[in-house]
Formats: sequence, C-alpha cells, structure tokens
Amino acid sequence: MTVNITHENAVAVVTVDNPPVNALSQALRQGLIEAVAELDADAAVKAVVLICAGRTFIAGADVNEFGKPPQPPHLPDVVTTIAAAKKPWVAAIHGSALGGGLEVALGCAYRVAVASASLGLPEVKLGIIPGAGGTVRLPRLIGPAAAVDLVTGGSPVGAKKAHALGLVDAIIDGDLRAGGIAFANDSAGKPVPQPISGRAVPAVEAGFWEGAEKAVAAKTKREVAPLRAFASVRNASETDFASAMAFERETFLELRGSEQAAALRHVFFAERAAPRPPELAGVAPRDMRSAAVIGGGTMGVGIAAALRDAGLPVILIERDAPAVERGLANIRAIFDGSVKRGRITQTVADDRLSGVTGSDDYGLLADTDLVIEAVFEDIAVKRAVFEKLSAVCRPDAVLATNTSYLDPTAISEGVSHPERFLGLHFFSPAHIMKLLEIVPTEETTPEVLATGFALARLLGKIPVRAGICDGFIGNRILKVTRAQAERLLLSGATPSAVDAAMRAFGLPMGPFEAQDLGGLDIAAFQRKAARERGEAPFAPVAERLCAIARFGQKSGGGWYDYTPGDRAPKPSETAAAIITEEAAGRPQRLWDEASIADAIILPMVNEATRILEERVALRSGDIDLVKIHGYGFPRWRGGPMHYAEARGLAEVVAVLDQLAAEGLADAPCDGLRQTVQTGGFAAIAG
Ligand code: T1G
Repeated sequence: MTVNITHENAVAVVTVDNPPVNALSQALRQGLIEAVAELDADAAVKAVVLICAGRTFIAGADVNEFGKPPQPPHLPDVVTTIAAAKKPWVAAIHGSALGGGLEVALGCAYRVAVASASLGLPEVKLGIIPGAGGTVRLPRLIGPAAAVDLVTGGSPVGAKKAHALGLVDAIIDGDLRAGGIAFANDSAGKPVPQPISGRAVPAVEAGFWEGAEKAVAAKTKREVAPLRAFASVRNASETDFASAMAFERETFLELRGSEQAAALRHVFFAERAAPRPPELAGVAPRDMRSAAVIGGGTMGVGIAAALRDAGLPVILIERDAPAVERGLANIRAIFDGSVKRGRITQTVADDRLSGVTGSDDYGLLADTDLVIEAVFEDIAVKRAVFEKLSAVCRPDAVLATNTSYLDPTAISEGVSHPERFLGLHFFSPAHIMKLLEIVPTEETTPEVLATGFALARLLGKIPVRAGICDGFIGNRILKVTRAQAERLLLSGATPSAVDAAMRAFGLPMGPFEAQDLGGLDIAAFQRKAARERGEAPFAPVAERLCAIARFGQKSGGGWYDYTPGDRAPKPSETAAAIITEEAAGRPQRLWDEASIADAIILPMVNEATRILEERVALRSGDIDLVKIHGYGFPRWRGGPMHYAEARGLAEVVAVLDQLAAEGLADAPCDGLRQTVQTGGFAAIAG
C-alpha cells in the first residue's frame, strides 16, 4: 500500500511507503488525492501529518516516468488539492525532500523537519525546472533571492538553513512522527496560515533581477534549464499565481522532452548503475579501517587527502626522511588550500593532518587493511614497492596500484597473494576528481573488486570498472583526442581554432590548452613507451615541440607562448612554423567549429566502441561517466556515447566514413556500424 492512513486521536497520519525513495509514482499521486478527500470528510480529524516510511521523505517525481507521457493525476493538481484541504496538513520531513517532494510539502500548511533533513529543487540537474509550483510558491514563501538560489542552483539546503529561510516551520528533536503529531495538535487550535498561493511576493531592490540573471548565466554557461528556472521565478514574482503556474507548467513540459533533459537523465541513471556492477551483487567487500599510500608526490598526497576526508587514518610512506617531510608538506598544502577556499575549517584541517603518519618504515604497514601505491610510473620502481609490501603486509591486506598507463598484471608479478591486488586509477587532483577507474587483474577476486567499489563509495567517488589495456578507458580515448587534434593542424586548422571549437562544444578547455597546462612531457613519456612496444603513436608536432623543450606553461611555451606570470595562451610562431613544415604536402581544407568537433568527438566515439567490444568497459554509460567525471566532457550532453546515440548513429558513421576517406580519421569499427542496425550500444555491452 503506497499511502496508509492511521489516527492518533484528532490527528490523522498519512504515511507514504514507496521504496526506495518514495518517488511520486502515479499510484502515490492518486493515493494522496484520495487521502485528502477521505480526511476532509472525516469530522473527527482536526489536522493531518504527512510522513514517509523508509530512509527519506518524498525524493521527487519518479524519474522513470519522464520518458513517457505524463499520467493523471498530475503533480500540480495533487499539490493544489493538499493546499485546499479543509484540515491543516503538516509535512514531517526526514532524509531529502527533493523536487516534487518539496513541492508537495509546499502544498501543506506547515513543514517540520529533523535537523539532519535536507530540502531542495534539483530539477535543473535533470535539465528541467520544477513542474508542480516550486518556482511559484517558493518566492512567495521565502522571497525571490532565496528562491532564485534554490531553484537555479539545484542544491539542497539543510533543515536548519531551511528553518532560517522560513521554508521549514520547526525543527523536530527526537522522534519525527511524535513531533509532527504534537505540532499538528498544536496547530489544530490555531487559524490556518494563509495558503502560499494567496501571499504576495516580497519586493526586491532595483536591479536585483538583472544582477541575478547575469550571475545565473555566468555559472551555468550552456545548460538551458537554470536560466529558464530563473525566468519562471521572476515571472512568478511579477504575475498572479494562476498565470505563474501556467507559465511554469508550460516551461516544464517543454524542457521535459528536451535533449539536455534526456542527456542529464541518462547520466543520473548511469551514475547509479556504475557503482553496482552486476557481477558483484551479493559480494561482501573486505573491511577498511586503515590505509597507507606509498609515494608523497602529487597523486600520492591527493589520494591520502581523499582517504583522510573519508575518515580513514593514513600512513604516508616515502623512501627516506627528507622525502617523507616533502610528502607531509604536500598534504599540509592541500588542507591549507581547502581552508583558504572555505571548503573546511582550520580545525577540520588540523584533524585531517593529525590522522596522517609519515614514515620511511614499511614495517608500520603490518596491520594496514589497504595500501595504495602511487610512485613514479616505472615498472621496476613499482615492483620494488610491492616486493616490500608483500613481505610486511597481512596476506589479506588489499594492495592497489594507482598506475595510469602501466599494466597492473605486470606490476603484480611477484606479489604474494595476487588475488588481493588490483588497479585503482585516481585522477588528479585525487581529492577533488570524482572518477575512479577500478582495474582488476585476472587473479583479483570478486571480494577484492567489491572492496575497490566500497572504497569508491567511502570516498564519494564514481567508480567505473575498466579492463586492462593501454590507458584503460579514459586515457585510451584521450590518446585519440590528441591524435585527432594534431591531424587537424596538419590539414589547415590552428591550435587556437581547435581549442575554441572544443570549448564551444562544451569542454572546459581545448586539447592544446590542456596539454600546455598539464605538460607535454608526460604524454611524450607514454609515447616513448608505446614505441618500445612497437606501436606508432601519431604526434609529429608534439614530438618536435618536446625535442626543443617546449613542454607548455611550465617551460614558458608549448603549443602556445606565455609571458612570465601570465597564463593566457598566445599564438606561437615557433609552433606555427613546425605545423607548417609537418603539414607540407598534405591536403588542406577549411575547418569550422562543427567540423572540428566532429573530427575529434566522433573518432573518440569510435575508439570507445572498440573499448566496449573488447569488454574493457562494461557498458556505454560507464564510458560517458569516465569522460564526464575524468575529463570534463559536458554533463548536459550526456557523455560521448549518449551524444552519438542522440545525434543519430547512422549520421555518426557517415561522417566518420567521410573523414576516413580524407585520411582524417579511422573508419568506423564493426561494432559502431552494427549500432546503426541495433539502434544503440546496449547490444555491444555485456
Ligand atoms: N525517481 C525514481 N527513482 C529514484 C529517484 C527518483 N526521483 N531518485 C532516486 N531513485 C532511485 C535510484 O535510481 C536508485 O535506484 C535508488 O533510488 C537509490 O538512489 C515535478 C519533475 C534521493 C538523494 O532529482 O538525489 O521532482 O538503483 O543510489 O545515494 O518538480 O537518489 O537502487 O534501483 O541515489 O541514498 C527530482 C534524485 C526529480 C532526486 C538518495 N528529484 N535522487 O540518494 O540513493 S524531478 C531528484 C537523488 C521532479 C517535479 C520534478 C538521490 C537521493 P536503484 P541513490 P542515495
């Protein structure tokens, strides 16, 4: 039963029970409508408490219904029915009152919450706007400024902040049900507050709307929903309730069918599928109560900081005392930086740091549950670390390598109990970037793999299982991105034009700006290793830039020139001369933003399809998550694989065929051609 009614004397308790998050399914919406009618007709009922079973208050409309035509009763009607109830309804909130859940609560006469609850309107994160009165009731209840923040940002606020805003009428200490009933009993004898729909919107100072709109536009760039949500809040603040509700509903229905909404919904479900690979269902991870990181460089201290943020004590091992001190200074710098940016207080930073023990003595790791190696990307150096770890760690301690490009199986040669070994590929900065590629070897047991996924949950990261190949998923695709970007330079494009086109597509920066920022020498080192394996990586210009020590910003120039103290890239005559020489004799063509994006993004999709075919990735949504959370691919495009499906796979194959005919890209792989018949990547994935 989705909606259940019980009675506590003159108070009726309406309990919603629709696991897992009490989403507003059609049955639940119908149940609420019927509950209002039943309780309005019951003379013995003086007030109503609306509460939810399980872990949270209503978490919103049922996202599973979004791809289908809306079914009555529609949520705005449910909220209006509750708002018109003859008895005061009190929303008793725990967990998260989100989206339609908060809108239902706004239809109630009162809202109470436990201190741990949160309330928000995250619709813009799904490419839509609130569609049941959220943008109309909120400015009437908490004022336009707070309403704009809540609606356009999409982030929830805690109950205490909500109480300060007037969004919540009381914070309940102790049992929520009992507290809600007591509040309802108390309210029963008082005049019911004026319905929000009848309230005026507080005035704003001159220039508020213009300033707020600029701020929203600056923050959300190419995403459509935030500015449309802003427009609905402004409209609601300047027109009558009924007109504002109609405006909001029309906007919601329009965006509900938009490409960005489909993309963001895809990411929402992909982010919930990735942490639960089917083969790990029912597999219990090992306990993780302590951790160690080997290596105090950028990656090592980033990983150590992430472990501390998750509350694990960390031993940071380096080769000698001076290196230990440098490592501890590096991690202190991370926490100091977080304090300076207001992410944590000094007290928290001190606590984080106090949980790190620096040492050059591997013997301290005798009882450590998890050890992550993050030393120099050289197989001999890594093997030497694991030889020591094999000697001192417990046989059941999980040993992990953070390698980006080396073969974890090769690293694990000689490790005692290799079943407890796996790759955990973090992305720099490791305490910030959400992505964690989890790379098992053939000997890694399901329990140890499950421990990797449990670690990701503990660290608040997005785990993606990756098979072993050069670059796993993300860096393997990155090699194609870079090779394609250079191909364009040899056929008439410039670094600035390519970077501008990729920014216009939605990337945070273009491939050449990114290389100058990260350093060209890192990729050169990987290309050298690839050549030693007999491969022929394509980077004629990058090789020549590295040959004259043009490694990017850190050497004063790379693809671009930089003046000291200024990170703004300037076109480089040196790079242009090398490009001209390397382009000599090659066909030249005109490039615009769209054709540049096609020549880079579609070959990435082709390589990603090969990754699926080889089972290096389990599903196309995982690849989308890798690109979004590891490389800044625009979330509102859903990732490269969703983008290709939304663009049309037949068109993707046709454009790639044309580029291949001009020698500007590989031809579509068989798997990609098959998707034209099957209609998507699902048929390729396992
Ligand atoms: N609809 C359907 N299923 C949902 C859902 C939803 N809104 N939210 C979560 N789930 C499922 C999820 O797929 C997973 O399923 C399980 O619940 C646990 O989720 C009209 C139109 C609530 C904070 O955007 O933010 O209302 O994989 O792993 O980490 O204006 O889920 O177990 O089968 O995320 O504890 C607005 C989205 C909708 C809230 C809980 N609401 N959800 O986090 O669990 S639009 C949202 C969340 C709307 C109105 C508009 C989180 C959570 P499974 P989980 P969690």
